[in-house]
Amino acid sequence: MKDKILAYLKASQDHVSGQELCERLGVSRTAVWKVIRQLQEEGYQIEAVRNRGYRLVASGDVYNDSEIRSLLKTRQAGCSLVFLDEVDSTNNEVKRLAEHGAPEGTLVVAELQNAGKGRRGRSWVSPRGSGVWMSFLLRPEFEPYHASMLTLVAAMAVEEAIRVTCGLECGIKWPNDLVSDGRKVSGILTEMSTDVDSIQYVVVGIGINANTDAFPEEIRDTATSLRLCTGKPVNRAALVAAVMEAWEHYYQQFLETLDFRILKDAYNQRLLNRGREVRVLAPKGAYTGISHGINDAGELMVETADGQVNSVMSGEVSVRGIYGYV
Ligand code: BTX
Repeated sequence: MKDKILAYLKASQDHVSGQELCERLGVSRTAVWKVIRQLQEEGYQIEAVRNRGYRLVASGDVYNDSEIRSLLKTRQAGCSLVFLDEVDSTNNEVKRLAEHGAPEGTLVVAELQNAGKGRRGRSWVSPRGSGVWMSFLLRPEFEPYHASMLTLVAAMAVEEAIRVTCGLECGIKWPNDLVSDGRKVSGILTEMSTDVDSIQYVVVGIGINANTDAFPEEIRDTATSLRLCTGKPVNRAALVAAVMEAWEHYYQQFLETLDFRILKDAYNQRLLNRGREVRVLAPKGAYTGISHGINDAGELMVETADGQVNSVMSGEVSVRGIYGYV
């Protein structure tokens, strides 16, 4: 009932009478009033005017399942939403749900991660009240080979969501970071569980520093947040909904060809490393070269001094611009 009342208030520019809400939902005035009180306690500014009814004045940064649900415009992405106050890692939680048969599109969002994960055992700083820590579940039918490209699809979705909700144009640092002012705003961690030659499930995890003001010493010089970049507070629920909407759009395009043919140009336009000297930390040894953007398989094409072009797969290497972080 809370979700429905919130939806009515959001859809209406003007006051919605208590009587109208009672009739539409088939509940008593007291029941409606209780839900309004609950919403106010959660941070919604709802005006109550005698003889006119209720009006939603502002949502601020209300961050909970009802708010996210009320903003989601997707068909499947986020269809089942779990909002947690605290969790070890939203990726871990989605994995646990996946093992119990959760459907594709299941989304887990948390206020705080006490063991947020980056790639290769690294950790991801995920404090309460300031960031977006979210992961969702896919049960794709394609072969495991294609899954490494999902990180790139997610990067495009996050870039678009940030642009639409905050008006900030971030660059993509291949394969999994979003960067603004030369610092990391967002990171993506894609994990996969496979049978012999098929995918059981994939978890796409996204961390976005939204309203973070200060970072711990070890990442102070390399991390930033949307609020620090724009000077404006971020509505995190709107950001989560925008990420899911953009994801659904780009994932559909990806599924048409199961590669980056359709998305490549748009991705390369947002790519920071393009045309620049990069250092590839490959298992067989590091080398430098010029990045020419990604190919149809989502691999980064790096030309070495002898003119040879190597296709670098995500997951296989780290790429650092040799002038600073980007
Ligand atoms: P990564 O391995 O590319 O980056 C991890 C590195 O980034 C760390 O070693 C540290 O230097 C730096 N770092 C850590 N925390 C932050 C931060 N908040 N902002 C900027 N830089 C940071 C990137 O891995 C993938 C991160 C995915 C995070 C999401 S959050 C939701 C989901 N759950 C989960 O446990 N991980 C994902």
